[in-house]
Amino acid sequence: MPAPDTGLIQALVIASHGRHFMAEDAQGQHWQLFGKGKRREVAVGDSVLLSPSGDCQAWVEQIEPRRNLLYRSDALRSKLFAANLDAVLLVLAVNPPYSPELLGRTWVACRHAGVPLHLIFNKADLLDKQAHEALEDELKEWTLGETPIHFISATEAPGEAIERVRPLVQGKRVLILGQSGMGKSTLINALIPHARAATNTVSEALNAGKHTTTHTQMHRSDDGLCLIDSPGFQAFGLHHLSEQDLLNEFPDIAEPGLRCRFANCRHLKEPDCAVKEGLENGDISEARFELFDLLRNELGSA
Ligand SMILES: Nc1nc2c(ncn2[C@@H]2O[C@H](COP(=O)(O)OP(=O)(O)OP(=O)(O)O)[C@@H](O)[C@H]2O)c(=O)[nH]1
Ligand SMILES: [Mg+2]
Ligand SMILES: [Zn+2]
Repeated sequence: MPAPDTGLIQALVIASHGRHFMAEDAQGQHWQLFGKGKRREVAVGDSVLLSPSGDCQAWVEQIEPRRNLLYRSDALRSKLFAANLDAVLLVLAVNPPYSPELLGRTWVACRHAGVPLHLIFNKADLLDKQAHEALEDELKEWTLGETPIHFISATEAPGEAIERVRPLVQGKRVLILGQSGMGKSTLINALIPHARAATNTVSEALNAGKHTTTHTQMHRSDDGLCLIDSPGFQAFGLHHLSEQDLLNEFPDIAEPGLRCRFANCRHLKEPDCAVKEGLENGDISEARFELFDLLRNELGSA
């Protein structure tokens, strides 16, 4: 549909294959997108204004202002996950084992982007009660008890998993994020059967060094689900956060940090350091402090 005044077509970006993007307009027509400069930096979930340039191809003339944008970045480049999200589901599992550090990084990124996060611990069928409890404690520690945690089994108890997850995603635009093999696409297929997102056995996929899902794709259902499948990630750089941003996302370190003797205390070897004290008496998580220190050093090396 032409947007008023401009003659341009408004469309929603629904898929990203690296540098190639697909958008859908209000009539359901799909457009392959081309962009110049900044207008090439589109993300799934973006609302864009297009000028058609030929058979189902169009130039991106404008990316409309975003409510939020989730992305990762190293010293050289950024990788956009998705924009205009209502929530992120981070899918974790024990086989293959999830990385607590990547969980910590994802948590920081979502908090910084202002996108509500849920942890979905999938493959709960592989856990005994003891393992379940230990994991729950570990996840609470990493997320300061702020983040809802749901244990599900997308294959062993699909009905139950669907019932548990559906209320979290109904009527929202939700990015499904996680390392390869955690069961992201399996979960999406359980919720939206016609999505038919490719899934693969972990051994086959990981032994071949491949991720099963290789692009970011929005899947929608008639009953109000909008789930974005994404390729598994192995790194989550946060170079776009300043040191102050980091402090904002580590309130468990920033708050006691105000009581250190030195205002610029790095909480490493300084005397009268309230953070060190908190680490010693167990008030502050060592794992979180290690991640904080790692992220701070990464910024320094940028
Ligand atoms: N035991 C068990 N296996 C599961 C469960 N959910 C998914 N799987 C299996 O885990 C494997 C990987 O699932 P996928 O859905 O392809 O994983 P993914 O997160 O989409 O992986 P990438 O696309 O590579 O990022 C498949 O063999 C699934 O059958 C579960 O609840 N329990
Ligand atoms: Mg997948
Ligand atoms: Zn200190």
